[in-house]
Amino acid sequence: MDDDEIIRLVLNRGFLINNDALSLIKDFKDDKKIIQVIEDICSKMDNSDPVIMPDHLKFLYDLHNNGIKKDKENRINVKYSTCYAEESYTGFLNLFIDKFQRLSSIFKKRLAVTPIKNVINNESRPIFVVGIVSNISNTKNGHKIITIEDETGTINTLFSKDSKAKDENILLDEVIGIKGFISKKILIAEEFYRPEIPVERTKVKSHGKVGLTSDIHVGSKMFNSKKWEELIKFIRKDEEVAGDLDCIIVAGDCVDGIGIYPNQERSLSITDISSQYKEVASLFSEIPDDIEIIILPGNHDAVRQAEPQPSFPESIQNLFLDKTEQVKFVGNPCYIDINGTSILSYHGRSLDYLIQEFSGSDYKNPIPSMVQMLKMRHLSPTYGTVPMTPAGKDFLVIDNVPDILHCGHVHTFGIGEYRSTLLFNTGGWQEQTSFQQERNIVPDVGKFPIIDLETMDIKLLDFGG
Ligand code: D5M
Ligand code: FE
Ligand code: ZN
Repeated sequence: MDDDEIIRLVLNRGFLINNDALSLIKDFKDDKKIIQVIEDICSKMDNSDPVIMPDHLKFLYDLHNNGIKKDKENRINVKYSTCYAEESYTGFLNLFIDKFQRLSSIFKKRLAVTPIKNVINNESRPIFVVGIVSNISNTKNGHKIITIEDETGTINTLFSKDSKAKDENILLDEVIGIKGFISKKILIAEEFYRPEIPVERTKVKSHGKVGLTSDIHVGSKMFNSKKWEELIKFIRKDEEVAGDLDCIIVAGDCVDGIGIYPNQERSLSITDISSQYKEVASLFSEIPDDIEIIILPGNHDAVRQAEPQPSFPESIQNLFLDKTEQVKFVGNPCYIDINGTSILSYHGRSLDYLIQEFSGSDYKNPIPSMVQMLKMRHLSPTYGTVPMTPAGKDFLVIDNVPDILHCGHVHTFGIGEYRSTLLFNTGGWQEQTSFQQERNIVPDVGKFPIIDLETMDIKLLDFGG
């Protein structure tokens, strides 16, 4: 199919297509497939965003082509919608616009929102605005001034020291809703809202058993291979608990990496990166073949640090050659759908920041910060706290509310529940490092939760003792 014909098909559906996206579509070669891909993309496009970009295509391509896998006995059906955001030259502005549009639409479904440019002269009470937080300051009298922005303008809002809303820790770059009124040309905030997740959802009918883990840190002297081997032995032997395990998700930091922090080589037992991954491949070869393994990268893995992170490069994936059917490499973050249950897995680097900001959360208990991610509908809301890729779409927005939110990174274990979502931080397999000792972080090593997706029952294996 030639360029003109593809452009015509896209135009007929009311969209335009960028040149790079056009070349990617042409790569499918087969005309029938091209028509199907165009159909798929157009049906998922947002009408306010008429140009098909490479990101749209890659997002769906992954979902439709690599994604659907059925194992031998047809027992599990796993789909991935991982991010393939490449650095684009649209810059950070588009990232902010995309985030604002998607998160503000959550509020707009529930509230009559006034555009910020119309607020100052608006006498109605109450008045609702939605904006992205662009500045936070404190007045000398103990009030808080939160500046918010939408596509029409910017406004300072006053959170009086006596208001309920004052106590909430609002973060920079969050998208929030404010209920208030105008007094002397200032918006006085009475209430503030996060986008939130619904209180209840219809539970999908699902089945299968998934084991969650992260932060194995192979190659570190502190990787506890004994505890890992005990886990694998258990999975191979125990029929009742782990015998019908279908899938294991590893939420990043498979290896300790090299050059991640100064003088790291002193802490490594394996000092080159491909040998570290070869060792991971060898450890994973002990996992029974009918258990699918899904691997996301973390900040110690051999991919770019900026989030969203792509899946491992081919050079690393090829080290798992004898496991190509069994191991799936995805990006960070990634939505994983197992028989209808949706699991949002994210390494969790933003937790270093969120833990400092939210009371009730510390390195011993990362769950309250993970709850805030759901309330904010964003995995890493504040620009600059985690390196970010200037992609045209913000892949860290939580568009779809997952049944399970799974993070790692902090190396402490936690289980929680917020509304109808289960939360896990899966700890790790690395004993306390000197870095953690200095910061008084005591890692949880050797815990492995298995979730029965039919009942949502959790079995917690513990090799920590
Ligand atoms: O993270 C290992 C541990 O170190 C985990 O508990 C988080 C903590 N950590 C990592 N980076 C930081 C920063 N920048 N500040 C404070 N604490 C941090 P890992 O990703 O495995 O190195
Ligand atoms: Fe880690
Ligand atoms: Zn990490």
